Amino acid sequence: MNCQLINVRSFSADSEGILSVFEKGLDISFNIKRVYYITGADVEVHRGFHAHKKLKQVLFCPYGRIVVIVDNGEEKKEYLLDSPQKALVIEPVIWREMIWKKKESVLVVAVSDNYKEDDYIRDYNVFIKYVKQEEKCK
Ligand code: T46
Repeated sequence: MNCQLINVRSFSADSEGILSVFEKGLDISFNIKRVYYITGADVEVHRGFHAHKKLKQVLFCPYGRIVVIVDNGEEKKEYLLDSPQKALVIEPVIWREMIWKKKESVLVVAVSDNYKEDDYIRDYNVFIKYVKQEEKCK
């Protein structure tokens, strides 16, 4: 599975808080071109239901609890983002679903490219065909 949960490097000074950082070359392999975040989703809201053809992403939840289910067309895995020190790297061609588990949870996503709707695969059957096609080309 081309997904990896990383421990985000953090610096703390007692009650002054925790500074967390990830950086190209040290923690992730790609340049970040765009950042977006989702706030105000109700508990048990499900979002996602798509894959990206080329986009690389790091997902993290600085506040709250969000489950991310990833699927490479052959197996599924579930990750819990419940700490600012956890980040999930998702490589291309992974179907994902995010489920909000706590009120006011925030999902932040840092990604490798600008927004391109034609990079999305939003139909699961098309995704499975795309995975099979990619395997043939290997
Ligand atoms: C992803 C997961 C984790 C834009 O116009 N520009 C943007 O940069 C983005 C990210 C979205 N949009 C528009 C497209 C839709 O009309 O915002 C609307 C909601 O996007 P979407 O339904 O794709 O949202 P999610 O939560 O299902 O998916 C988002 C990202 O789109 C996606 O890249 O991997 O978060």
